[in-house]
Amino acid sequence: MKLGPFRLRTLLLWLLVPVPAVMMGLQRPQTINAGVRIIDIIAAVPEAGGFQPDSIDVRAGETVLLRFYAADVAHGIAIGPGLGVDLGDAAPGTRKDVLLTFEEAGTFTFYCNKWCSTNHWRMRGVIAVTGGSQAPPAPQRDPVIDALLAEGIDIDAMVDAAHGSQPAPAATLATTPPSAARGALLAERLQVPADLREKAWQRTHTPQAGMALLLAANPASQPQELADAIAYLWVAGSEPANLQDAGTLYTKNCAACHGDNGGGDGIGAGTLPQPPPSFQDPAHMAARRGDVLYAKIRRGGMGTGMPNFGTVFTTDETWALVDHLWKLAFDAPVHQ
Ligand code: HEC
Ligand SMILES: [Cu+2]
Repeated sequence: MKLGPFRLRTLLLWLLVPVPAVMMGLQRPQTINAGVRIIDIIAAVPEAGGFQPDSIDVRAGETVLLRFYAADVAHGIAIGPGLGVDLGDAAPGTRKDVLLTFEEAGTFTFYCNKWCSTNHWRMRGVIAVTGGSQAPPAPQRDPVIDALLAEGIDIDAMVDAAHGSQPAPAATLATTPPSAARGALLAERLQVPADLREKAWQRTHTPQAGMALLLAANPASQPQELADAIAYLWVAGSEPANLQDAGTLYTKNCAACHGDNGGGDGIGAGTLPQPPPSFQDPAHMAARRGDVLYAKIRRGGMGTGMPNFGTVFTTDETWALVDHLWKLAFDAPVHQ
């Protein structure tokens, strides 16, 4: 059979027409059990209303089939925290389905993880699960953020202000960008104070503070060597498997603003109230604390354009993202 352009077009029409019909609520009864509640959700850019509906009530133990229809442009559909649901990209006019049973009460967020408009990151909705055997979860405080507040650290301090308040001792992270790859051998050779190998210590101190400690233990060493060793120590503790997952989370959720390699040059960077900092700038990152980066990811910025991810990622995923940022800063391939 030969398909001329006309026949092809009719065929395409036939393929396309049923989609809106399905969107009007026609179901596929043969594949769906009687006990399953179907919830249709339109996914549109935030300017056109975002997710509709953007809030869903579910009873614990109930099985729901969520059907996400990409109405305008392609959207990436994911649900968190901790569910591991990423349905991938839904092309315009297509649908992504997921069957879910929540055992206990809780609050979850469905969100778009594909850059779809300048307001893309506002594309979120809430699943409120009620009932179940446990008492409904109380709003949880985050001990990391509480500790920062208790310490009097302003998570929302402007990046540059925080930057400028750092001392610039002889031990600044040096002329050549520090490299974890070069630092691996040096860390064997140098006197490394025990604190510097402790994840808990690293997370509450800047690489700059680590440099000062390392310099005190190795007064005769070159700043570049110390910087490389610090770069290595900051990258070394992370779990390779977590880093891989974090790389995917980063690409899907962060790269649009921060850039694929963290250079602050993502496609959305120019549209933000404040430019994203470069994670590849060693001087900038040397003055950052892991727990402050963590807090920023979970809480977002105040009017800066940095979204809050605390309702989307688990705390472990957030730490893995922080590790990924250190990797972007300090583990660039060595050119020599
Ligand atoms: C819509 C754009 C946008 C997206 C998406 C985005 N960011 Fe940001 N981010 C910003 C902007 C703008 C800033 C600077 C202003 C601020 O710190 O609040 C920032 C700041 C940060 C900071 C603070 C950096 C510093 O040195 O203080 C961290 C950490 C961060 N982002 C991590 C992430 C991670 C991880 C993701 C993905 C899960 C992400 N961001 C997604 C725009 C974005
Ligand atoms: Cu989007």
